[in-house]
Amino acid sequence: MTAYVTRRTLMAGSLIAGASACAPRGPAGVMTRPALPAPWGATPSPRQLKWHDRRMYAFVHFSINTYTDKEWGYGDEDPKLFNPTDFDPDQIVAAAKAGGLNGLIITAKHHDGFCLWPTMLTDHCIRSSPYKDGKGDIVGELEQACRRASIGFGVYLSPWDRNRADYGTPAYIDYYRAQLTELCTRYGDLFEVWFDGANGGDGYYGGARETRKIDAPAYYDWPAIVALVHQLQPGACTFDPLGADIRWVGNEDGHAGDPCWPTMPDEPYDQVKGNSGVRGGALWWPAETNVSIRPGWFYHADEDAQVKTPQKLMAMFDQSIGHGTTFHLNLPPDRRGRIAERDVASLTAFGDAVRASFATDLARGAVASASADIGGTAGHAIDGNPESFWCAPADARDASLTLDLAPGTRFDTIRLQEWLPLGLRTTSFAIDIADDGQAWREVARKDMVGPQRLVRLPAPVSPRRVRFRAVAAEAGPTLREFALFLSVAPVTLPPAQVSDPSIVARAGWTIIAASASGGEAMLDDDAKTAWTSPAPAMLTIDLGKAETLAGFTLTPTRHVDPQAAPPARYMVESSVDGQRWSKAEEGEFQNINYARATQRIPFSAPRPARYVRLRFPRPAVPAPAIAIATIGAFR
Ligand code: FUL
Repeated sequence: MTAYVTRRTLMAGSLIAGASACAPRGPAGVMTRPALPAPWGATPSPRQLKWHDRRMYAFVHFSINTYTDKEWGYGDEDPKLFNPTDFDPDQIVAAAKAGGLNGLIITAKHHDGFCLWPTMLTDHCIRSSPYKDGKGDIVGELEQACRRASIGFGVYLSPWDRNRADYGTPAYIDYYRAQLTELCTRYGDLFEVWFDGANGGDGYYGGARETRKIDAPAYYDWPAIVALVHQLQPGACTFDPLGADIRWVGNEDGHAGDPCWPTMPDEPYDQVKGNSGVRGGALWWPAETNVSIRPGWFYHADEDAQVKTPQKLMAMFDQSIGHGTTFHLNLPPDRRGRIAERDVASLTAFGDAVRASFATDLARGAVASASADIGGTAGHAIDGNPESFWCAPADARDASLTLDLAPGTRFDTIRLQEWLPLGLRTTSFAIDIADDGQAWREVARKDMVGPQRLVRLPAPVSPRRVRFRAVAAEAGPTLREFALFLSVAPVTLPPAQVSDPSIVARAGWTIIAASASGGEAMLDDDAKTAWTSPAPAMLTIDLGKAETLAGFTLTPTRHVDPQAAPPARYMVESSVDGQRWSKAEEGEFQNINYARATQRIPFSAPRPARYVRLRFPRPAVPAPAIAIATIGAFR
């Protein structure tokens, strides 16, 4: 039969649903079609609904940091450093598409304030760079490439600006809003506008070189900024303060809670709740899972061997999209302005596996029957039509939907979607299977269906029937999709090689003094083994032979541990003879607690050294100890 309850009839229905949830009515009260039940709880806005369906898209961190080998620029960088030799927006977009990504968000301005578009609002922008003799526009060129490839386009605009003298004053807010206005009016339709939560700290600030602290909600007036975006770009979702359309998932490691409810209480963001969401929260404020394909957000040659494998990307796909969030995967272009070969290989293998796994919905052609439904909608969960859905009556809170499968149907993955305009009705559900004449056997039980839920079975099954069963629900369930797949694993890539000759090999290094034992854990390549020390932490390394060092690297533990956090600051000294020491560098690690990426700290000038002494006065966030996974050095 044809779709009876479609999105259009639903929309019409839901307008009247609040007044009378169940009474069938039509024009002038004629009983023509079944009324839909009232939505339960918070529901998404039209722009959020569209955004949920984008599922996965690329982040592109590209800026002056790509050329200074940093994660956070101080704001005093010379724009002439930005000089991509072979910027290829189509190659970047092709890499995203190879990974199955359906959109791209570019860092139009990161915390250092350098703008990738030719704005007249500041000279600290691409007009002052050698790229195309100052005539280039990275934002516009990438936007055009996205349009050519029919994928969405969005922008990241850091609220924190370490370049601006007026940062912290009302004048800067006018500047920021003017920047936003340019980005929202020059580059066609945007699907997302990204505001970064990192705010305030030390910076160049027009030469002041000082620390500035701001009270972000009061200073930025987020509701007014979000309203500006919505006025200029009605279809764009904003990320991520309270009042924005999308929230942060609470980590930069690529995993959402299981489940990750799209609803939250109407109160300031909390990282733990952000990761799980809150069942029944008043706000539809869904999470986006952001993670980089490499340890850092920007490209660093010494991370060439640490590109996430296709298997790791698939695990993150399951832990983001499969738990109800979108998957926002960062692909940092290298100094040429291209996505490096290893990243492309990993994306391609991951994208191929996703495409192969989800190419054929094995539920199509099954016979669907529901324990209860409104107007014969059972088949709508398997018709492949995103506008139709199965809808159980409001009081059928234990309703189930059974599929009689074609003989020989073999699957190991179940994909479910709820009809979001009617809210998150199902609290938990089970998947049961049965053969002819056999009783039902439960093979999975999960909380939340939501925007998208993936259920992976430990091994393929080929039952005659499979059933979705609401175990606990606030109102009779809906299913926009009940699909079955047989997964295809990504191919395994050969081990990656580090190509960077500036990295000093650690063979022959020894720790000759330290504030705690076990320091050897920092001298291997394994980011899972770590050294922990009470604060202040100190260690002295003997490199075994004299080197000319240009700087050191520190990799924090990836694992978040309340007992030990990465260090906040460093003080490094070096010595040729182990007797006389001189200071090499002192400063703050940037975004270390959240990004957990390798930090590269260049010395002001290369220096001969056989011994290096490092001091870390305190952890980056309150914790009993400091933890460090790896220490390295570069020439
Ligand atoms: C963080 C920033 O500080 C990082 O540099 C990166 O842009 C990430 C996506 O967000 O808060």
